[in-house]
Amino acid sequence: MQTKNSDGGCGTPSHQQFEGEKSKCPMSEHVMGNVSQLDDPFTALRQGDGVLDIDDQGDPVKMVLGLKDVRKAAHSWQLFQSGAIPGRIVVPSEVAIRDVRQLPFELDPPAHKGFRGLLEPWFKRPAGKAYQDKLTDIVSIMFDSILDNHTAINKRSSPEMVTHDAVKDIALVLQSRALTVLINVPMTEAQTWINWGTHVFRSDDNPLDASKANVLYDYLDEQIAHAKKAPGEDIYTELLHAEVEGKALTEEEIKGIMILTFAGGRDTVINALTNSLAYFSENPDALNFINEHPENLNSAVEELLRYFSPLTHMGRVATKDTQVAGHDVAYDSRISLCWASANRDESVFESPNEVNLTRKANPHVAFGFGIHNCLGATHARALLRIWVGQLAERVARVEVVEADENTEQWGEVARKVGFHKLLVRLHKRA
Ligand code: EMZ
Repeated sequence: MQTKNSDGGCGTPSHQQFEGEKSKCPMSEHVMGNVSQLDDPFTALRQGDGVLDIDDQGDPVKMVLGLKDVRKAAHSWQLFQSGAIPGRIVVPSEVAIRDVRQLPFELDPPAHKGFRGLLEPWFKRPAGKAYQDKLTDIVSIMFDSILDNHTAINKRSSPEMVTHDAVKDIALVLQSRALTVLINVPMTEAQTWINWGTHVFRSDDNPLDASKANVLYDYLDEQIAHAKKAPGEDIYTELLHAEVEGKALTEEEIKGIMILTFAGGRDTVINALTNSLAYFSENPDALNFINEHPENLNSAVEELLRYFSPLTHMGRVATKDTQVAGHDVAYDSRISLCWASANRDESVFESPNEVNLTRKANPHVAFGFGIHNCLGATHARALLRIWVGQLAERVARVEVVEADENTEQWGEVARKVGFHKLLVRLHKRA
């Protein structure tokens, strides 16, 4: 299961092994220390009560922590609904800043089925070669610009010495450019989205920023209006001509689909890309391992997704008095399915806090579970595989120069989910 590096020197692709072998492996020294560490802050609570009660803007949430309980609740869509008032299943709740229902994830069966069925073929396109070739180009261009070109400001320094903010200069740019492929619009649109920053509903000083949300809403109104006048091959045109159960979609429904497309895969993808750089900065052997054994790329990416869990949780609303994980839940109160905790469940995953890039059974829920599992997962997986594959092929060492962690606070629990800023230098392979 754990494969030796070809040089035999620095251990295996397992986090703990790397830690233990640091002294033998000079490459795993770096300036920061622990930037790749993503502790599981839910361990004791998961093993104890199995839930964590938190308050969110006066509307409490019972976070469900064990994998089995999370799956069971996700499965019980009749008991724990997604089709509550728009914004309420998101934690923190977006009720105050959003009245458009995001589709299909804020719907329950039977209405959910028609929208999901309509969208699935479009969102499965990333499984195809032509699509992946486009993502490969996007990622190659990024690496070319980092590894081979001198930047305007740093004309005299070698590319090796130039630092890049992995959040804003790498992950946000890649996420936005890749999104142009998903919704099939010109690459030039990406710059507009990059200017919005890493989250469409959150700004640096405000976790629920209504004015920011309005920028996205206005943009989508314009795009839909434009597609009406000048139909193209883009998702807006596709949706304007689509039907669900024999009925054309309303503009509000199209907007709901597009808000989810823009918001749902944004900070999540950015967290995954950025955390991967932090991880490989402290585990260069893992990078070499993937480079030398690319057949492990898919299992490696699944393991990183499990370990990173880029989305901490997603809420549901109880449709009657019921129970979750042995605790009472009152009608119309909220629970959340904590993917991040479930992915470290020691009763399911052996050594859950270690990264094992060749982990065999890996039933993680990083993309959720059940009928609402992430519609964008095929795209996200394709992008991450191409990103990690090229990183391993082209980069010998990721050096972290400065890190500003993004830590979420859930009641008494603080969870690191990514970075606000991660200044890196990438050293290319000889
Ligand atoms: C919602 C959510 C979806 C929400 C899969 O996650 O992502 C959050 O980032 C957004 O704020 O509106 O789209």
